[in-house]
Amino acid sequence: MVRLLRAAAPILGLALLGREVFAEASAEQDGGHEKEEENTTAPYEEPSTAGLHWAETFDGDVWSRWKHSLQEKYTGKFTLEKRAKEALLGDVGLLVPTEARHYGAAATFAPIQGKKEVPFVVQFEVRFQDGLQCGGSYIKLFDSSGAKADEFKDNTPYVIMFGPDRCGETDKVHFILRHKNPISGTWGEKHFKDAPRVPSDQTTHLYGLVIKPDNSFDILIDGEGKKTGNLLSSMEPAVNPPKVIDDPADSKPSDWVDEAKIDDPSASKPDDWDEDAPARLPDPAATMPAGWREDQQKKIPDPTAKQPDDWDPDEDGDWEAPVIENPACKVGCGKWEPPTIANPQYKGKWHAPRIDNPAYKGIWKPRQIDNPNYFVDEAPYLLPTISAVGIDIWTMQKGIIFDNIIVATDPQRAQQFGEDTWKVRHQLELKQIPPLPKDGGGDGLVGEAIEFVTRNIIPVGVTLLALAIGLAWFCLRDGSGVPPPPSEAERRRLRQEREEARKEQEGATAAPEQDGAAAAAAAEQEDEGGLGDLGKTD
Ligand SMILES: [Ca+2]
Repeated sequence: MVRLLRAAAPILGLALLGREVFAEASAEQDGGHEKEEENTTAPYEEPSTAGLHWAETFDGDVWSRWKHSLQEKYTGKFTLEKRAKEALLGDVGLLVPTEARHYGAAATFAPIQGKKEVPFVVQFEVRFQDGLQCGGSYIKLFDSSGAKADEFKDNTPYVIMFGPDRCGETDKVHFILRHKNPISGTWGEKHFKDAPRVPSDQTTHLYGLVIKPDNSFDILIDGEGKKTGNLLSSMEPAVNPPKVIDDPADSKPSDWVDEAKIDDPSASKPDDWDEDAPARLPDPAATMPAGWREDQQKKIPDPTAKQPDDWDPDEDGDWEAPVIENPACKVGCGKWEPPTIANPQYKGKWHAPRIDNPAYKGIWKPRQIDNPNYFVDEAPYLLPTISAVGIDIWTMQKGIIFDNIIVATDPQRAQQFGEDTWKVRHQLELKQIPPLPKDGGGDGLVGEAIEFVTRNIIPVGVTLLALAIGLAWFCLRDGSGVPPPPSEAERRRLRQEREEARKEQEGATAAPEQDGAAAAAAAEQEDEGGLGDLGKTD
């Protein structure tokens, strides 16, 4: 463990420098190196949105389109901001400026509905500028039904919820479809069972959902397919309910017997069954080995030791010879006990044999009835009306920035839009990541560590702080030349020295009684817990 931590120390040091490395690299780019500046940024140009049903690039009069929810719980207010570290200069997005708040905002657009043989696409980009340990960054598509955008609430019925969510054990790009049961009229949330994980770095990522006319769907991250599913088979619970269900009116009869086995009532404990017989017995065949000395102790005072000439019983107490192993005990000393063997008479507690229960009726199951709400929707890809997008999130990290949200019916066009916007930004962001150190910078592992740290400054920082504290504790406790435990003789010497020092101090300063008592108490404590403990550990 110590070795591992020590080996990690150089990386630890480099890692702690990571923030500065990143800051310096940024400063260089912002400062004199104009050539580099040209390579890592580009002026923002509003992308073409032709061919998309709806697109939001957060240009122009955004607040005429987007409204904060009027619901009280949304104390967080989105702002329009450039990225903290820009790639496309002047490009703004919708920012979460403060952590630990609820955010709610929505924008409406021309209604769109599922059409036969027509795919449906929703796509947007998000950057976790300060990382994302706990929070959502998903969007909801819903039917505003003519309501204003500021009426959007946390319980506004949505059609699709899509995007990253991470907290505790949750780490997924959600895809939830709300689907209406045409018989019962109720809506149910259908979750994609195999949702992909959320990328964990701090660059911008593009999230896309494409629902196709064969009911299959793709979840794309950064334009690449991450997971594929089918609305008819990959959702939990299933879009289409089961044909038969348990009869809710049926209940288990009170006299139902579902115990398959019982103790044989005709069996009884045999007379010769001794439940008290011990499991093991002393081996009757064993005999005391030759040379075993029952009359001798295992440890004895060293008969060759002598009281030192300078030993003063008044000062040092009664002299005692050190204790040694008794040389007479080569075979063994003290009372001899024979080894034990398994008792052939041992039977343990008697149990009646188990037999089939003649009254057993089987495991009770409720009667199956036709599901009154049964239906088959063979084309759930035909989505109901969608006319608004809402963001309803809570997050422990600020700095989340949304941009380039689109709704489309042409996956290729959506892909192209992603290339015109996200891809351009992504390539610049990659160049902004500090380069790996070349010669002299050490091995590739160190370089990778620096890159990892600069991409994940906050989580790594927290981890390293914990590591550093642990390392310091370990070094103080175990490393740094802590002496081996003192021998018996050393202990005596130390005790004597300490006692002398105490007396000297008492005499010289004529210390108050309380101090003397405290020193004696400290000495006593050290006797019991201090040196003794050192001797015990390791
Ligand atoms: Ca933008």
